[in-house]
Order: sequence, then structure tokens, then C-alpha cells
Amino acid sequence: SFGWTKYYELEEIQAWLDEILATYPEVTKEFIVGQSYEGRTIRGITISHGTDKPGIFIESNIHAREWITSASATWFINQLLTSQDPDVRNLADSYDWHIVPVFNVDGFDYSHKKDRMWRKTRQPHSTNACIGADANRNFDSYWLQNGGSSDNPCSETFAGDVPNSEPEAKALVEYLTAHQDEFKVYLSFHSYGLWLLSPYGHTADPLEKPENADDLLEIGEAFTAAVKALPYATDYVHGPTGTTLYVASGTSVDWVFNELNKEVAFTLEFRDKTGGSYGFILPPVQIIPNCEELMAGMLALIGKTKDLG
Ligand code: 0X9
Ligand code: ZN
Repeated sequence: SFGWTKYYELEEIQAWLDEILATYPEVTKEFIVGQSYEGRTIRGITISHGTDKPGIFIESNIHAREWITSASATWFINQLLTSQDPDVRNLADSYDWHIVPVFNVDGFDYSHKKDRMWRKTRQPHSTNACIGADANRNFDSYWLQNGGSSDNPCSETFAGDVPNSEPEAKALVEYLTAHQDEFKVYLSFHSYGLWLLSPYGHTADPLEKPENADDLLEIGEAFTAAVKALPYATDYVHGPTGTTLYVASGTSVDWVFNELNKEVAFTLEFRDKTGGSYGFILPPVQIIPNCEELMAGMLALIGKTKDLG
């Protein structure tokens, strides 16, 4: 049976999702973001205990090899449905959750079956043998500008020939545009490095910052303190993407923040730690500790977001 002591293939995650939807028909509902290049369905689950609660959208595993992200997303879904912890129950009951555990379905499958270190999508290029684009550079916000993304199809950060060239990105843009009133917080799960990154990602100029930059810092502070307070004492680093990590334009988070005008949007970079010996190949024994950190951080992030109004 499904659990969090190993990583699962796409088919197994999909089967688990079916099981969850069948077990909790009152509070869960499937949604379909669209189809991948290879024709797989990009599926999501909504969890809501009531109607018209503030919405939180979680996109996970946009980068294929970042398996800890979908392992954590499925764990998080399970917690929202089964936890008896009053804080978690409150989190589950007070918000409408929209969660896509595996966004880059083609790449994820390929990373399991052919190349563990695959990152991009799987759409071939018309004039070059290299396959796929970095879906997290393919969105139409400062697309291919300011560095951190590439016009070379063989690069790991290839932005695509045009914005939304990847069917997956295009599908997400259309889905989020149509459903933009249903969420106010957007989170993108990645690994690795233990970062909590806020907009902007398209600039490293510290003077260029969002209007609510101070709020985002406060939220980041709350998240990192909550994670640090766990027995693992793990140090996340938070801050604006461009000045904290690196410039990366055309990301989903920046598109949601800039184009859909959402005030709270973060990239989470889970375990391994920066400079860690495992990197993307995080040992399964670390899945649960990572998930515990996610929950502690999430409670703080959402709590602080609510305080700020
Ligand atoms: O480069 C990325 O896409 C992310 N790091 S990863 O190692 N998982 O590939 C960071 C994305 C930064 N986010 C924003 N620009 N908002
Ligand atoms: Zn990533």
C-alpha cells in the first residue's frame, strides 16, 4: 500500500489519487489542468470542507527529477484529509486547497524510467535534436529576459521557442486564468537547497521589489522560524528569488504574481540542503522529515498571511 517511505512511479501516484478521491468523495474533487505533450492527463485535487474559503494553489514537480516534491504533496494531501492535529484540521477546514502533485507528468515518468536526472518537459524541438524545455522558464512574464534562462534547446534552462510553447505551461496558464478567483496563495514545490523564495525572480536589483515586499519577508521569517523550531533544526533561507538565489525569469510563480496579481506566491526548495551530498536524489528516509518541515512551515506561512490580511 501507498506510504512515504519510498518514491512512487506516476501510475502509482495516479492510482493513489483515485483511491483518495473515492475514499473522501464529500470533501475532494478531481480537476484536470490539461494534457501533456505525450498525452498524459495533468491532474489535481481540490480539498474543501465547505464553500468559498480562501484558496491555496499548490503546483508540484514541475521539474521532473525533484521527486521529493510530489512525495511531499501527496503526504500533505493525506494530512489535510486524515490528521487529527487541531492545527492541521484548522488548516484543512479554513481553506480551499487546489493541489497538483505531479505537474510535469511526461518528465516525471521519464525520470523514473529512463533518466533519473531529467528536468525538462519532453516535447521535441523542431530544428534541434535536444528534447524539452524548462517548464519553469516557459511562462509569459519577463520571458527569456535578464538571464537565468536560455534560448539554447540543449540547455537545462531552455525557455522554449516562445512563451507557453510547452503544452503543460499553456494548460496551466489557461486553467489558472479561468480559476483565478478561486485562490489567493500560489506555491510551487521544488528541490533542492532549503529555500523559501518570493518574487521577483526576474531581477537581482534589490531596489526593484513588489509593493508588499515587507509582508513577504515577514511571511518568510515565520516559515523559517517554524521549521527551525522542529527537532531537526533545519535552516531554510528566505528572501526574494533574484537577490537570494539567482535570477530566473519566466517562472510559474512570477507569472502568477505579476500577471494574475496574486499577492502571495512562493517557490519552496525542499531538502537536500545546499551543498548536501544527495542533491535531487534525496534518500527516502528523508521524505517524512521533509514533510514535517513542510507542514510546520506551511502552518506558519498561512497563519502569517492571514494575520497580514
Ligand atoms: O531554477 C528554478 O526553476 C528553481 N530552482 S531549481 O533548482 N528547483 O530548478 C528556482 C525558481 C525560482 N523562482 C522564481 N523565479 N520565482
Ligand atoms: Zn525545480
